[in-house]
Amino acid sequence: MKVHYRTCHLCEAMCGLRIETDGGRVVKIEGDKEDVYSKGHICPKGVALQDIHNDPDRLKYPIRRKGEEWEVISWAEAFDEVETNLNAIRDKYGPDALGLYMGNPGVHNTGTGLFFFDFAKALDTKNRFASHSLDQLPQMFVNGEMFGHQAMFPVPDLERTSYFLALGANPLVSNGSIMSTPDIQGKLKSLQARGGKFVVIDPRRTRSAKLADEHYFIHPGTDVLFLLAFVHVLFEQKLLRVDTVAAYTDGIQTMEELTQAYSPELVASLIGIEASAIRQIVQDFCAAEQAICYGRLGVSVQEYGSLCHWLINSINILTGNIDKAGGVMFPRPAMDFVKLLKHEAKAFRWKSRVRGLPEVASDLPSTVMAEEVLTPGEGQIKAMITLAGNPVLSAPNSQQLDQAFSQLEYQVAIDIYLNETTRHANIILPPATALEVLHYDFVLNIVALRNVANFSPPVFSINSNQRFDWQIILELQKRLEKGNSLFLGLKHRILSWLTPERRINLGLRLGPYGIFSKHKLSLQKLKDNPHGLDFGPLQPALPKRLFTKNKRINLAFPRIVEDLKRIPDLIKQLKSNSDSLLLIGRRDLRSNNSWMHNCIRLVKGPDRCTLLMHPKDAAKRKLERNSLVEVSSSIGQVKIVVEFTEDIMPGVVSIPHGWGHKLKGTKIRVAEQKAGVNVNELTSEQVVDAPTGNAVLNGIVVEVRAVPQDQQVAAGANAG
Ligand SMILES: Nc1nc2c(c(=O)[nH]1)N[C@H]1C(S)=C(S)[C@@H](COP(=O)(O)OP(=O)(O)OC[C@H]3O[C@@H](n4cnc5c(=O)[nH]c(N)nc54)[C@H](O)[C@@H]3O)O[C@H]1N2
Ligand SMILES: Nc1nc2c(c(=O)[nH]1)N[C@H]1C(S)=C(S)[C@@H](COP(=O)(O)OP(=O)(O)OC[C@H]3O[C@@H](n4cnc5c(=O)[nH]c(N)nc54)[C@H](O)[C@@H]3O)O[C@H]1N2
Ligand code: SF4
Ligand SMILES: [Mo]
Repeated sequence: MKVHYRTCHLCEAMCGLRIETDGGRVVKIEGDKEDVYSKGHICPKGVALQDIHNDPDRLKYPIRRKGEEWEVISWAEAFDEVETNLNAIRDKYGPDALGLYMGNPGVHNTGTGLFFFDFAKALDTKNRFASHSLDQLPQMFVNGEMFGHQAMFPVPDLERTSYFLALGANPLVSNGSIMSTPDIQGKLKSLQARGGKFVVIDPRRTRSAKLADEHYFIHPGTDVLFLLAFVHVLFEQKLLRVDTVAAYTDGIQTMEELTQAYSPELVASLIGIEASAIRQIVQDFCAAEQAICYGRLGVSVQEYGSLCHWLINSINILTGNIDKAGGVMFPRPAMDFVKLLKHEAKAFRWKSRVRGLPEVASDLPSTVMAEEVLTPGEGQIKAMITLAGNPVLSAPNSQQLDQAFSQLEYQVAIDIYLNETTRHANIILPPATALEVLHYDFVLNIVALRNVANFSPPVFSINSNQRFDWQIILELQKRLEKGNSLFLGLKHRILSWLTPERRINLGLRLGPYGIFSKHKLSLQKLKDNPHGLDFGPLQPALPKRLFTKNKRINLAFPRIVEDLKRIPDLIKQLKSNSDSLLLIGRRDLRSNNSWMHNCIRLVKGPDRCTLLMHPKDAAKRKLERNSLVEVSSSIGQVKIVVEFTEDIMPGVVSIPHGWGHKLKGTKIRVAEQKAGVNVNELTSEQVVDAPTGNAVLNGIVVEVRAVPQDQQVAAGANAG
């Protein structure tokens, strides 16, 4: 028997795992109590890592489409074929004919992350997309404008705060997002035990809301008004604490003008929170010694995502809670990914061809991907590379994207499953994954609550016919990059020499705890410390850490001031609002976006893909508990079982995303048995956050009606 220590890569929490193996078999996975960061925390997904490793449906060798069938081919043949086809398409139509989409596990996978940026640049296409435009793009945009770098995420210093206000986040289930937080429940309970307050604003009484000291329902998509009123009260009641931040912050007075019109009394009935409650929240927030305003997916994937994140940052700045212990802070990661990406942190250099939506950090929003494939003309996408992504389930208007992918001349997928997206591919190149790969969380440490470092060697070795993700990416780069052959030959030799281990070692040695510090951190030092190393709590870093040219923060930057002009229309629209239901999403501890539904351990038990509805709304529509209902939007309709719950705001319904494993031609046999429905058949790619083009996945207007009795069983077979 052997014991391995390893950081779980599945979500952002970075839990340390203790894994017992016997030969090639996992005997046990549990939390590593000695892990410097997670101290033994684990969730059911961490245990399920072994299921991914053992999954008979997981792909290990390249496969090529042969009509309706797939055949296993050699890596050499696969690379040759991809090279020939993609180069032919580029030669014929130009570099923008090649599209690239990177999904969420790309960020959690060290090898992919380390080799992705060079590869993407080498493709020289404007048609790059990523899952972050279905997620935190508004936050990245706002960070870029305010702090000069899209990856400068202000991180809640949860362990030292006394007031935590969370909007549109369910950290007890997501385990914290853009805030890597193993055992968030324990951390929030400690906050409460030391007399602090945890307040949640969410249209659903989630697990987090149930733990909170206060929970307020809010009408989906109206957080911007709550936040404007918050800032309004700060000025009105003279609650500003800007003594320190004023030295490096501009636009403070402009904020007063911009928010003057939005009193709590104006917004209260529109958002569903009483004016007195809004005023009390602001008073409590400002009375707290340290306080944090935090917003996540619920305020990001809505029409006013950028405005929400701008106001959240502004609240932390105006109340003196930025860059302060117990407020929001900027980590100093051992391998400083933020600094390393300095040259990538640009935006608005080009626009999408069809709708003119902007590039941010070299990516166009995923909301334009389908139309860029479907609309003829110069620059049309003719071939796609998808890397660790399943946009056919995760992006809005899935039907349209599914159709777009089916029309491509060629598709390559670097993925471990034959799923809804990869089933369109001509060739799938599956990398080694999970327990077979080394891991160093150089991305998530930029949003960690402490400055820590932890390296995980692979638990199992791969066989000679498998490839690592970085090997696949590098090989594609070698074959697709255009330029002076002498120069490229040398460049590719250097890139090959710079293996993941060498890159990590270099990053650590040149980082803040490396050769120029007393810590002398190196890869070897991390290997000698399998539970990780802790470099302490987050430290104040401003204004030095700012990436803006003048080392100052501009609160009232022009793009956001412009966007604010949309608010009077929003108010008008809310005032004339109809009775329609608004659809929101939800997450489950035993699910991870679209791709872990093939683990029996996680999907067994009651169906998780159901519609949640308040009994009052159900009664109005004469719906029966647990019956099949039809949910329709302007885009499409799905049939799904309805569950009644008082935990959701009347007028709001919820369906989780990542389900709908019923499309022909996939091979995820467990997932297909518990297919569920795809909520993104109801969301529209046309409704976006204006400054960024980010997807709007919450607050979708829907209708729900009963499915006639005689269709209940027949349709039930298709539903979740
Ligand atoms: N309606 C609605 N839609 C949503 C959301 C929502 O809340 N509501 N959430 C959005 C969010 S936040 C996100 S991040 C996106 C996610 O969107 P995506 O990233 O497009 O989707 P995932 O489900 O994460 O798919 C991951 C893919 O990576 C593959 N994979 C897993 N591990 C590896 C690996 O090690 N290497 C490689 N190469 N591939 C691997 C899986 O097989 C799968 O195909 O979905 C978004 N979509
Ligand atoms: N178990 C599990 N963990 C995960 C994932 C997973 O799929 N499963 N996915 C990972 C990923 S990719 C991400 S991005 C993170 C996301 O992490 P979180 O943002 O913490 O997760 P969500 O559960 O999507 O929380 C969004 C909340 O916003 C609420 N909401 C919806 N609309 C509105 C609105 O208009 N206003 C307000 N105030 N709230 C609203 C929803 O009810 C929901 O509770 O989770 C990560 N962790
Ligand atoms: S909370 Fe996240 S990191 Fe921790 S075990 Fe679960 S999936 Fe892995
Ligand atoms: Mo995400």
